[in-house]
Amino acid sequence: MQTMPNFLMKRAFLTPERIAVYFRDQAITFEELYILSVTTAGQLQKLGVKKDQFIAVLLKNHLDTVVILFALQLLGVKTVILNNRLTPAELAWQLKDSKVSALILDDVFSHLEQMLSQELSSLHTFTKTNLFSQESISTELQEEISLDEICTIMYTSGTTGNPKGVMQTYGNHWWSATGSALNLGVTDQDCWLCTVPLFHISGFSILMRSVIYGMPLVLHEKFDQERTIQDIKEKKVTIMSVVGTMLTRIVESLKGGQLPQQFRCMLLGGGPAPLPLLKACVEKQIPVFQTYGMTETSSQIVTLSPEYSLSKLGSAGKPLFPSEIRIERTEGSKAQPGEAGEIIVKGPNVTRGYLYRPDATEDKIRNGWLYTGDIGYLDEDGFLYVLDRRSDLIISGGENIYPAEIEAVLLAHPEIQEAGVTGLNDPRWGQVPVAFIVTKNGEELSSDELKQFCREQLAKYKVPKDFYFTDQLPRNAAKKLLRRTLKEWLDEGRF
Ligand code: S0N
Ligand code: AMP
Ligand code: MG
Ligand code: MG
Ligand code: MG
Repeated sequence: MQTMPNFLMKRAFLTPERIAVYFRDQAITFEELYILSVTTAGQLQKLGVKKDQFIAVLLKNHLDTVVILFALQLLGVKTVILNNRLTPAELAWQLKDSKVSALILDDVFSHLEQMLSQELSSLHTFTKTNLFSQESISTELQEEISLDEICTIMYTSGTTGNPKGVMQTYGNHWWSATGSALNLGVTDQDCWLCTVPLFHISGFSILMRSVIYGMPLVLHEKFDQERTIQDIKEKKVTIMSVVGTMLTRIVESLKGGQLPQQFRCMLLGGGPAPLPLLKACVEKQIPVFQTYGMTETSSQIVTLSPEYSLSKLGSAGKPLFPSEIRIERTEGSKAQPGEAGEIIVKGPNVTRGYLYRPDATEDKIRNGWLYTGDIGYLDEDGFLYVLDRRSDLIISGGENIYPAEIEAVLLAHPEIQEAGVTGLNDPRWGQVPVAFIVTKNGEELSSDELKQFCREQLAKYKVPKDFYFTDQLPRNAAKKLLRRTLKEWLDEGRF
């Protein structure tokens, strides 16, 4: 069992005076961040939070969130990080599944407290204000962490069934940050802008890189293209993580202008990168590093450096130093260069599996390789091209949507006989979900009413943008829904 010092404690010891976080008009050093986190660890302890418990957080991007996340690490707690956009029903499901002892929530979510406590009788909830008003009692801090220990859990949906909690260990985060540094390099001028949510690995990984590298991060509460451009200039940001929707907005806002010289990396991930966007960035000299990664790989696993941004336009790049990828044929053999197959990945940043789900874990991780379900090929030089996403996954503005989840909700509607969901290309979000419906009496239903019906159970971004009524859905001989055909119907303009 390999151990390391607690990351923040070590960082505060090494470079106490360096800036850790810029938030609004505040700047705090690593030492200050450490002191705040120790105080909060004592407040958590006062509320009964203990080592090895699972504790959930439902928190917005904020300096306080950074403090709470590090306080939980100092206590040796396993933190279940919840997506802020989910509905109460979706949150309750994840809280139950992860068997958490308590939930810490932002005050803006305090209206959920009562409902969640009703659903989960043993769940303690406390708001941020409640937490910060506690007396801080002296605590035994976990000065050492084991690399195999779970640090965070993030839920991810699947083709079938319910969302699964991805276990991310300290070792996963360590190797992810190290692999990124070996590829991008780190200098004492570096400063990483975080406008992606801390509840996704896109955002959380920036936090871990910050303490591991001793690098400041600029934290925004939410993405805003104008503030992004302003802060890149004023705070001398050198690196930023974005999804396609954000980058499109930045490019539009820049108009004729350019980003300053010191800005060296626009890390673009979370979904496919549209070629016209990549070309516009080449033209505007925005240094885009396309990347492929996922919750299960604790962020990037494959990244393209800008020296290849023209010759390998559209490629997601090569695997980072600690990681490997392979393309596998359906029957299990290794594909030739240029031949498409399933992307499988391996490395110390890859999860060891799903929380309490040995079957799903065995299904997805075989002989140490994670089967991503994504389809792609490697060219002669070993550059990865992602062709298609894991079965039926729709990605809207960097948020994942699984058709099966929406179909299940629609099928519970008393008038609906059959439902099929697919993704429609969208200039703003990349893709949006749309639904095909067969009603019981053959009559069309009101779209507004259906949207409202879905909204009660599904996060807003999952609610279909359109409903198309038909008398039959495409199915194969085994009666399995053919979502690809739904997509073809859309492409053919049949609806
Ligand atoms: C794109 C974002 C910023 C849009 O949010 P915005 O503009 O702040 O919207 P709101 O003001 O909150 O709401 C306005 C209306 O828009 C709807 N809405 C919001 N988001 C979406 C969405 N995604 N799809 C559809 N609709 C959306 C709201 O519901 C609201 O509607 P109305 O007006 O009707 O009420 C925001 O969505 C965002 O932050 N997206 C990014 C999420 C993200 O980070 N995803 C990545 C997840 N994947 C990973 O973490 C693995 C990959 C990875 O690690 C990585 C990814 C990127 C870069 C680097 C890495 C890395 O490897 O390090
Ligand atoms: P998540 O579960 O939110 O981490 O999403 C990860 C998924 O996003 C991957 O399995 C891919 O399907 C998709 N994805 C991530 N990066 C890329 C990329 N560069 N190109 C295409 N799809 C991507
Ligand atoms: Mg996922
Ligand atoms: Mg906005
Ligand atoms: Mg995603």
